[in-house]
Amino acid sequence: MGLDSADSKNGGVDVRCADNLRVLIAAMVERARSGHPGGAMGGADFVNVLYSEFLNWDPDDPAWANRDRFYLDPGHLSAMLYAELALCGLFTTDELASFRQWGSAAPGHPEMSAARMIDNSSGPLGQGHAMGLGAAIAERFLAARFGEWTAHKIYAYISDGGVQEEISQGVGRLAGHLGLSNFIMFFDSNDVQLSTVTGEVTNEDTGAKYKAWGWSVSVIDGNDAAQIRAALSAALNEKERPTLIIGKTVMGKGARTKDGAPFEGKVSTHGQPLSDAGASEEETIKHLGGDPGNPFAIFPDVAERYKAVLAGKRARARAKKAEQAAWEKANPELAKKFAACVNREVPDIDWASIKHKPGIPSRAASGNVLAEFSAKIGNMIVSSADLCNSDKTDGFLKSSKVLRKGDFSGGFLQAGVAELTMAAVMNGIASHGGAYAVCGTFFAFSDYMKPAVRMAALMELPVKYVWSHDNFRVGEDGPTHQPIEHETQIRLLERMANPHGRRAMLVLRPADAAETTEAWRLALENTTAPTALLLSRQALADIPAKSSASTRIEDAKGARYGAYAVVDCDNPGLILIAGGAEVITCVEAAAYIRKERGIEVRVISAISEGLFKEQPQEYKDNLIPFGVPALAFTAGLPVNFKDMVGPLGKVIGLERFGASAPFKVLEEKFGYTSEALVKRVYVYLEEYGALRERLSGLGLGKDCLN
Ligand SMILES: Cc1ncc(C[n+]2csc(CCOP(=O)(O)OP(=O)(O)O)c2C)c(N)n1
Repeated sequence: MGLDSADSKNGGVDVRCADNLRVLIAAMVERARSGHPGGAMGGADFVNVLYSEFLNWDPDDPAWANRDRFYLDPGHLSAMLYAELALCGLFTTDELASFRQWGSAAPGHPEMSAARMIDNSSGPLGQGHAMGLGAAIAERFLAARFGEWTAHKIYAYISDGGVQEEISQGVGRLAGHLGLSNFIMFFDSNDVQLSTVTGEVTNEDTGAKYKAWGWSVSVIDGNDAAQIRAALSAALNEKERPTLIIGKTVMGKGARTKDGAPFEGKVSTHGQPLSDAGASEEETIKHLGGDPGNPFAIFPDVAERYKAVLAGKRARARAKKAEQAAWEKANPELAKKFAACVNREVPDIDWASIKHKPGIPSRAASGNVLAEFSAKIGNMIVSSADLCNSDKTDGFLKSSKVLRKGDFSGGFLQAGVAELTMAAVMNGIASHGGAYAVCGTFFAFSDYMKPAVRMAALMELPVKYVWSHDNFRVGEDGPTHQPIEHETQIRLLERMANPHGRRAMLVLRPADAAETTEAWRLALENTTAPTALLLSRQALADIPAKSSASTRIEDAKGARYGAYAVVDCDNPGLILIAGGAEVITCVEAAAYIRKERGIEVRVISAISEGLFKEQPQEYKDNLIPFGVPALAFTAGLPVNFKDMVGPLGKVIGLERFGASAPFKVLEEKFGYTSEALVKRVYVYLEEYGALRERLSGLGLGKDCLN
C-alpha cells in the first residue's frame, strides 16, 4: 500500500503514522464491538506529531518526574491514546487487541498509570483538561523552588464535549489569569459530538472566548502535520500565555463505505464500530494502507520512524538527567528536598507544638494546623473557592503567599468561585506529583466538587478537602448552606475499595481542636486516597480528658482507630456514639444520665466510620460490646453510624433540611441540646428493653445477644 491511498494533503511518514493509528483504532473498536472510533481517527495526526516530535519522555523510565505530561480530556478517545502509546513501545499490539475486555491493559477509558505514561484517568468530560491545568501549576511551583532545570510542558487534549462543560470556564479563566505558558491545549474541533453536530447546541466563537481569558489562540487544519508542527512550535516559544490550538479535524477521517466512498464527518462514527456506523472496516483499513487480514500490524516504515523517535527521546532524557545529576551534586540539600517532594515523603511535624486556644471551632483549629504547615511544609499548595477567610484555609497564608502570574514562590491558589474546577485542579497537582494538594470550601458546596472527588478516589490521589460549616449549626444562612445528607453521601466513598483494594477515601469529622490536629495528622499520613475534614463553623467546647491520668491531647490520638472512648467505664450500661459537634453533647448527656439513673455510660467519638471498620474485631468488640444498648447521635442522616450501633441500636439524626435561625435556636428546635438528647436516650432505653423482651419471648434471649 502506498501513500496515495491516504486522503491527506501531505504525504510522507506523518501521514503513514497517522493512518496506521487510524487502522489500529478502527480495528480495536471493531474487535471489541464497542468504543469510539470517529473522534479518535480525527485526532491521530495531532497525537502522532505531539508524541514523536514534541513530548519529552524517557522510554526507559516512563514515570520520570520531569517528563512532559499529556492530559487527555475526552477519555472516550482512549483507542487513539493506546494506539499512539503502542507506537511508543508502551503497549503491545496484543494489548490493543484486548481493548475494553476484562483485565485488559487497555480499558474503555484510560486509567491513570505511571508505567504506561497515562497521566490521568479520563471519561467525565471537562475534568481531564482541568487536571492538566493543575499539573501546569505544579510544574511552575516546583520550578520556582528547584530551578528551571525541572521545567517541562503540560499538554492537554480537549474536544467539543470538554469545551461545552462548565468546568472549562474555570480552567480558561485561571490558566489565562496565571499566565501559564507551560500549558498547551489542542482542541479537537471536529464539529461532531455524541448525538448531534455541534451546530445544534452552540454557535459560540470559542477562540474569542479563550482570547478574552488571555490565551494565545491559533486555528489550524488539525489533520495537517505541518500546521500542527508549526502551531506547537509557536506554543513552545510563547512566554506569557497558555496556548489553545484549535484543530479543525475530520470525524472518522479515512473512513470508507463498502463502495469505497468517503464516510467522514458522521455523528454515527462517534461511539460504535465503523461497520455498525455505516462504514466498512475492510475498505477503511485498505484505504488507509493497512491489511484487513492483519489490522493490528504496525507498518514497517512507521516502526522504523518510531525507532528513531525513541532513540531521540532517550538521548534527550539522558542529557536532562545529567543536568539533574549536576544540579543535585551542586545543591545536595535542595536535592534531598526535591526527592522528598517527588517521593511524597510525609513531612516531620511537631504536632504537640500546635497550640489551640480553648473552645475554638474546628475550622479555626484547622487554620492553626495549616499555619504550622505553611512554615514547615515547603511543598504544599492550598486553595479555596473564595472562602479562605471562612473555611480558614487562610491559616496557610501565615507563612505563604498567593500564586501569581510569574511568581509561583507562594503556595496559595485563589481558585475563585469555581469548586469543581478547584477540585479537578487539585487532582492535576496530585497526579503530577511533587506537591500536596489541599482545597477548601463550605461542606454544602462539596456537592459542586463531587465529580472530581470521585475521580481522586478512583485515581488514588491524596488530595485533602477542608470542608467547613459542616452541619445545620451554620445557623442564619439557612438550609441552602446547611449540609444534612452530605456526610452520608461522602462517607459512601469510605465504603468503597479503590483499584488497589484499599479504602477509597478517608472522611474525618473531629470533635474538638485536639482531634482536628489528629485529623490533619491522619490526612497527611494518608498518601493513597483522598481525605476530607468536616469542620465546624461554631465553637466546640474541648472534650475533657478521659481521666486525671491522661490529657486531652493524648486521648485524641485514639482518633487513628476511627472511633475511641472519650468517656469510659469498665462495664457500660449504655454506649453513646457521635462525631464532630455532637460528641460534647453526648458527654454532657452521659454525665446527667449517670447522675439521674446511675447508668454507666461510655461515650465514643467516631471521627471516621470507615477507619473504625478496618480495626481488628477485638478492638471493635471491646469498644462496642454486643448486648449493650448503643445509641448514636448525628447532625446528619440517621443512616450514619447504622453499622456501628448494631441490630438493637438506634441512630438519632436529622431527616429534614435545615432552617434559617441562630444556631442555638436550631439546636432547641431540632432536639440537639443535651437535655433533649437525655429524653431521647430514655425513650430508646425503653424501646431497647421491650425489644429484648420480645426476643427472649422467641427464645432469642441473653445467649443470643451476648
Ligand atoms: C461529563 C460527561 N457527560 C457526558 C459524557 C458522555 N459523552 C461521551 S463523549 C460525548 C460527546 C463528546 O463529543 P466530542 O467531545 O465532540 O467528542 P467526539 O464526538 O469528537 O468524539 C458525551 C456526551 C461524558 N463522557 N462525560
